[in-house]
Amino acid sequence: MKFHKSPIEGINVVSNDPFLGIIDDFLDDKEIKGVIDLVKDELKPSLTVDKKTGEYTVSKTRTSHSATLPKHATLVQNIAKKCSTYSGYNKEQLEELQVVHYEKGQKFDFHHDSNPPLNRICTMLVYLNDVENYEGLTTFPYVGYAVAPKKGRAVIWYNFKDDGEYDIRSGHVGSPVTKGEKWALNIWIKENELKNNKEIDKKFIEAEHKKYPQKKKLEVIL
Ligand SMILES: O=C(O)CCC(=O)C(=O)O
Repeated sequence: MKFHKSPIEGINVVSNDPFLGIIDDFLDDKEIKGVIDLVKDELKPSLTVDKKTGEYTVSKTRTSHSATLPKHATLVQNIAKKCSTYSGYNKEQLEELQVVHYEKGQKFDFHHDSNPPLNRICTMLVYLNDVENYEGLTTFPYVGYAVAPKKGRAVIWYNFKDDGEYDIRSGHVGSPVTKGEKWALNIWIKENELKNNKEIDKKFIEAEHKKYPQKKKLEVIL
């Protein structure tokens, strides 16, 4: 079974292997305002999955605030449909859409979006504002690119290889914001048939890190 849906139409491909693509103007200003209005009073400290327990927990590595979007709102359904068109996956495969908000000094350290027990084959990250001084870049050290937040822009990548194996190279950093704020929307696409991710423990991940060189120079996509 193949897990990638490429070639994907309408995406500006930045890297083929590992795949990284950009869709500028994925959301328009009206959609963005609607998304932020739905969650701005609901933000809570962002969570990460604890590597030992597999439970969601607050962590020093992710210091932003987050909120999930109400699944049945028309706007959210429309965004899910658009995501399905671009990614090629069914909208039933989406997790609840999650908005993230960073203020001064907040960041998300290097992480992979789908350590166990998660099974997120693909991620779409949509920026909901322009960030001052091009801060808050999403940096992919194994791919060699750092993407600047740009209002309405979506970044898309796979967290597993086409054969369903875990891909450390999709790991990324939400770089800190020191001026202003950063809003983004996380769209995670689930796939239940991925390979046995019980093997993905700390030792396995360390070995994966050693397999691939990180790029010394990052190209910034403005
Ligand atoms: O804010 C970013 O640039 C990255 C966000 C992210 O990786 C996440 O929320 O999982």
